[in-house]
Amino acid sequence: MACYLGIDAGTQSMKGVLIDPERNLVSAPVAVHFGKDLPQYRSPDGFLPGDDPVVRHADPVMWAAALDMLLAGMQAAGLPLDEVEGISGSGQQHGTVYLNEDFSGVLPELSPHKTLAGQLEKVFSRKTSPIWMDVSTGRECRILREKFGSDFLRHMTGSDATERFSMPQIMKFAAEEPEKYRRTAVIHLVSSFLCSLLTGASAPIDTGDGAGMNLLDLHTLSWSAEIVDTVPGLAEKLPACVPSDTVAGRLSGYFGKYGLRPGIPVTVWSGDNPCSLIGCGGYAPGSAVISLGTSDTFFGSMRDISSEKFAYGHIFGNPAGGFMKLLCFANGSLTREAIRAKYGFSREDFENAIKNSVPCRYQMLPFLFPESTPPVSGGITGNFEESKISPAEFIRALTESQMLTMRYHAGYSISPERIRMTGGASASRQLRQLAADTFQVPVETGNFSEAPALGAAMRAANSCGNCSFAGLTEKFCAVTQRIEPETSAAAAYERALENFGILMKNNLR
Ligand code: XUL
Repeated sequence: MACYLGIDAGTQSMKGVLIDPERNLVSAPVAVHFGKDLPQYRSPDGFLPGDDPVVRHADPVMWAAALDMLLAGMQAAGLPLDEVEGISGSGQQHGTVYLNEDFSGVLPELSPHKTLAGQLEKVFSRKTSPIWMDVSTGRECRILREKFGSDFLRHMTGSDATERFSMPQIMKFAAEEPEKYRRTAVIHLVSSFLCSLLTGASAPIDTGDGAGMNLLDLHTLSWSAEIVDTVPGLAEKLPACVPSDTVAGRLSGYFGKYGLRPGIPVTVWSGDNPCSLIGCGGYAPGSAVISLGTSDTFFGSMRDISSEKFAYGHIFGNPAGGFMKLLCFANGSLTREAIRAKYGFSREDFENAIKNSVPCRYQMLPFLFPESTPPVSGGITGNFEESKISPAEFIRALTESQMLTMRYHAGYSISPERIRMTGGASASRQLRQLAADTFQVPVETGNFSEAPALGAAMRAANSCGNCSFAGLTEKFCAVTQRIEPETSAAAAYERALENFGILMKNNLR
């Protein structure tokens, strides 16, 4: 039987799932938690603790150790690794791994009698990797904006200069540690680094994750020469950028010890958001995903980028072809929970407050804390006086406006026909109904918690096993609940959206 392996290298853990498209089977995930299972790397939350809150680095050797531990764990769990016909993976986006010239020599010679971590110790030109939580590159972002302008950067790379993105991180490293930068032969993303370990050779970066670097020309899908040239020598240090269904290479003999068959194809890895898009069943334009967590995320496959206004948010490659847009809203559950605590409401009170208040009466800019979409410092502004409305009405206005800001910023490039909802707060029936009513489309939930690993396995099945994304989505991304929009409220939500737009224009100049 043909199985496909998907590996998700997340911030706090590495997980693996196997799928068998013919028999319609998906394995329970096996996980390695960096903090608990690899305490020797002293990274309780997946990164090295430090005093400076804007600096967040992780030890790349830990990721290699986790790969060994994960595959050993999957073998010990009795999963049929010998039936795997293709592998791919998903990596936390934006993080960079800096390797010296020994890397390409060590990889093909990996001995199965030793560990990956032990054999890779000397291949790093920089001991630690800045990850997506690192926002220490304000200076480099300013340099990029001064040189190119935000509009150019957005249009060319899909994002304004962004602190956590790879290019500002590389610029900072080159400026602060020029000697180590000089000794760097190749700069990988977390995704392409781990893919390289599997193939035993330096692997390409896929366009899905590559678009999260502030370096990829979205119009030619190759590195932007103008931007690359900002850092001398960078062009020679970047792996090639290739479509997401490219087979990067064949599985290295090293991994035979886990029961995998050396020589099976390994598809280029991608970023966790592009893989989640696939794993949530959102590969085709028409589906969008809302993840309600500490911050809320809205992402979806785009119809095309030619009409895109390139305002806020980020454009990444869609592994199924074309592009996806991702918007992060910092004021997600962070704000919902702060307001719930302020009024001393239980979760049930909170649900009832939304349910029993009149829809679309009040709108606000729901940014209690500093927001990234749009980038503003915190502060709630509404078209009402807070003292004149009840706590329940305030909660309705807040949660409704959180949905309105998603619809407003999603713009026309993503006009979903259905929304898949995931994340902790998607357990709220009322929040799901609010999303359905605001977008006037059905909201679907299912078991999408392992979406990045599942999406990676589906990508392997697509690229190595010729399975269509349509068929894979039907099999592996089943919907368990669907909420229909209240169509009689459509006009009221259109007016609410207009009012929200007026608030935005009047208050955010
Ligand atoms: C997206 C982002 C995060 C990381 C880690 O731009 O920074 O979602 O991919 O999950």
